[in-house]
Amino acid sequence: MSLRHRRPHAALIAAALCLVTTLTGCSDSGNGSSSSSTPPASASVSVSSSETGKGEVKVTIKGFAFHPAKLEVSPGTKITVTNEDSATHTLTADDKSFDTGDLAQGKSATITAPSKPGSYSYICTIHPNMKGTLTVR
Ligand SMILES: [Cu+2]
Repeated sequence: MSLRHRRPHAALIAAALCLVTTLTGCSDSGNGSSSSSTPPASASVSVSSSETGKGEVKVTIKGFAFHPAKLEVSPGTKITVTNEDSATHTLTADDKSFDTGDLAQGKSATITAPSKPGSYSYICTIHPNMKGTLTVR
């Protein structure tokens, strides 16, 4: 029911009409060039990380910051945290529901997202000005 909230472009209508006509034979225009060699099912959409279910997620610590600092995952998602700084860092939930412990340079640790949906802020316990948020939903 929400499909009509936008007025379609005229070009879009034309394309849609042509698409419909294609099924019954759109090629009566006699256009000799076979430029439309692309099969109809060629629309390959790369799925963004927001669609990821229980796949592995990575967080990098670099420049005294978490990358990305805001993350949205499914409950129980494994999150690999890697420290690329020369300084030691941690990724520790405010409520301690997850904690990498001390990560020296080049080290990584895997934490598991809480099973309870919600928004979990975390910090580096060594540098509490480093902040991030993990959203579980
Ligand atoms: Cu730190």
